[in-house]
Formats: sequence, C-alpha cells, structure tokens
Amino acid sequence: MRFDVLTLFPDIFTGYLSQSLLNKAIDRDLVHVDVHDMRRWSTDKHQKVDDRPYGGGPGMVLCVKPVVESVEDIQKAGNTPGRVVLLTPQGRQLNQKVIEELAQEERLLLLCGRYEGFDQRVTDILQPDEISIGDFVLNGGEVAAMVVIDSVIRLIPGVLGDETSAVDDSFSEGNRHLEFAQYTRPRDFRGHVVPEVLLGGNHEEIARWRREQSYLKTRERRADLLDE
Ligand code: JA8
Repeated sequence: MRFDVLTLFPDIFTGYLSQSLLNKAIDRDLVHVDVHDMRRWSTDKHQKVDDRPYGGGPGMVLCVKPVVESVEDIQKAGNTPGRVVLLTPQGRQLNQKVIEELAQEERLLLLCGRYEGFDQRVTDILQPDEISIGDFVLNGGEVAAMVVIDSVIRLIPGVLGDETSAVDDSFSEGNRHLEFAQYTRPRDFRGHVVPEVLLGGNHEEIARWRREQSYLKTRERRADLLDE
C-alpha cells in the first residue's frame, strides 16, 4: 500500500517513519510512504501557502492553488490515483470500521491542514474523504495522518509479525469488547499477585476467566459497545 502525505511540516514524520515495524514493512515492499512539502507548490517568493480570510477574522487559511496543484501532480506521479483523505475536525469520525475500509485501498493521499483550515474550494474541487480522529482540536492534521497510517498498516497482511495478529483485537470486526488483563513475571510484585487461575495451566478455565474479565471490563467502562 502506498501513502502520500501532503504537509507543511514534513519533519514531524521522520521519527515516526523510522520505527522498525514500519521500516521492515517498507523494506519488504508492503508499504511505501512519501512525504511531500506543500511549500514546493507555492509560487510566492517567500514560499507562502496561506493567506488572510476574505470577510475578515482571525488566523490564516490554506490557499487553494498549492493544495489542489500538489494533489494533481502527486496523483499523476503514481501508477494509480489514490483516495484523497483530508484530516479535519469537520470530518466523519474515524473508527476501526473506517480503518478497515481505508486498508482496502491501493493508495491513500493524506492531506494535513494547519491554521484555520483549507479554502473551501479545496474540498469543492478535490471532494476528499474528510476524516476526524475525534472531537478535539489539534494544531494540524499531521498527528491525525500518523494515526491513520499506524492503524491502517497493521491490517496489511504481513506487516505484523507472525506472533501478533490484528484479527482478534478489541475493535476488529465482530469483536467489540475491551481486552482482558495480561500478566507476566514476576508472580508477586510488592504483594500484587497474578490471579491464581492463570498459573494453573487449565486452558479451558483460563479462556473462560478471560472472556468473563473482558465482558466485565466492557460493561463497566464501555457499555455502549455491548449495545451494538
Ligand atoms: C485538526 Br488545524 C487541524 C487539522 C486537522 C485536524 S484533525 C483534528 N481532530 N484536529 C486540526
């Protein structure tokens, strides 16, 4: 799967992209990520890509020209045109179902805004899939784009190691519950002991205990998941 990220702050992605899980996936050609600095498409001598809003008001608005032209050029540069995703608090809210849908795509273009957002004509012309990661406001779409990449790539076959599977995760299809508590050595840390059932080796009993723990935790913290 190929990701093209369009941002005014490409450096924000370097640390994230250098993590080993992602690098192994990149080395094995399962994932490809290109980060593009939208300032490259500015025709202004100071590389300006934003301007004051018509009608007045605080802050700056991202200009239509560099955004639309960067998307057009980047689309042309690839083999297949990608689905354009615009990260914005005005979008539909991201959840595991949306992630599963995005993971089906061959290519995604992730548009990261800053300031007071994009000129309305960006949305009118590109008709992007507008996505929000939650009801809170970030300073820009970059962190939201990393959230999308991080949750999408783990659904790509071969990206997670054999020992880790995305299939039985809390929010995977048909699995709407919270995870049971996990323990590892030591058995006793300052008097906090591992539940006896996990030490016995009775796998049927362990499975039953975990199902019950998972249900109780979900009922207590996220009863809304049980209603679905
Ligand atoms: C923001 Br500015 C900006 C751009 C994208 C997003 S997604 C979110 N929750 N907040 C803020």
